[in-house]
Amino acid sequence: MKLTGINVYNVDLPVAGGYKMASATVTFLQSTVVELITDQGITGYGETCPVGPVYQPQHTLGARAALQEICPSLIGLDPRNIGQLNRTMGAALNGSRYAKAAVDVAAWDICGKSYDRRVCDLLGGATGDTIPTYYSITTASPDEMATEARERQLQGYARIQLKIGGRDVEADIETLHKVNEAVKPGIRIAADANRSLTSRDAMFLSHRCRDISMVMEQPCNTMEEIAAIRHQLCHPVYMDELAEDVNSVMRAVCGGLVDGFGIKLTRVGGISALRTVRDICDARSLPHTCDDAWGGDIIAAACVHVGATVAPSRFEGSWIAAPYTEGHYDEENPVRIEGGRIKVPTGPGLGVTPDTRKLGSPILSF
Ligand code: 0XW
Ligand code: MG
Repeated sequence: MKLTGINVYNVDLPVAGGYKMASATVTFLQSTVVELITDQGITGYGETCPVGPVYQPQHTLGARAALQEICPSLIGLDPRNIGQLNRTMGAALNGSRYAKAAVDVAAWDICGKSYDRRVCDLLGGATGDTIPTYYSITTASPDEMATEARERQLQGYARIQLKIGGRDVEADIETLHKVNEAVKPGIRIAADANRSLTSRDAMFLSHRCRDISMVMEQPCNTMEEIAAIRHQLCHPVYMDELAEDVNSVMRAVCGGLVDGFGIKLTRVGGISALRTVRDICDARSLPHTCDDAWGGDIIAAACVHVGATVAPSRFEGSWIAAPYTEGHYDEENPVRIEGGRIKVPTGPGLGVTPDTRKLGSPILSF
């Protein structure tokens, strides 16, 4: 099998209701979809969609510039040889893992279709037909966040993430107490500051919430700040934005800097890299999510396939952007949430075939 062509598409993704977190508020995003075409009639799809230009050092136009650089060197390769594909991308461009991830995901899609297996089967096998997701409650007043937390628990979510930071720490402390009172026991809580807290406020917040069972996700901006206060906090610390690649995950794990991760599939380099992160976390009994920062059904399917292979005791769920987006790329096999869980796609590869009318004309072709 040989790659004969690559198309890159823009998909507009308006964010229903907006998404507010400490680092930014996003109302409109543009996703980048990659289509790999082979000489055997099999086509694979990948996607990358940074949640705006501020959340992490990745952005829409950067992804497209990187693909422009990378794609010509891939024509003629066998996309089922994913190791070779990733090495070739590495030789064509340093960094930009989030763009390479779209190619990696599309190659896994082709592999699955070619071998008539789902991606999760190629990754070691699924733990079940559905996987847990979690709900991310964006910044609002303490009472609003508490009401929403209660509602989401009643809808079936077993985990909620509360966006904190970017405001007076007293409002976040009040929010966490109100949420804790509003929910029934058993729900898992993550307080996600998206890098925004000073080490002082992280310590205030943790100590004033010491009786609340929760994890603190990405409390501060740098690894050094987190390392400095880690043992003065009353809560486990999860790393998200700083888990940039396999190496930074290893550094955090080996340095004993974290108790878990919020992992983003495209940021670390795609399904191949996330599989490695999964196995490193498993070796150290570290829980983690398998998400991405944003995206449509292709990214959602990729996260769900990897998430379906994580040991349940280590798995914090796969967050997907579906509650914030209108419609699906594949209306017949949409990746969506029901009762706090997501059905693992059943078709070969990613199990999602985008409606080409939704992709429009390519913005780049090779
Ligand atoms: C909840 N998310 C997965 C969605 C937004 O991209 C932010 C992110 C996070 O955990 O920071
Ligand atoms: Mg996070």
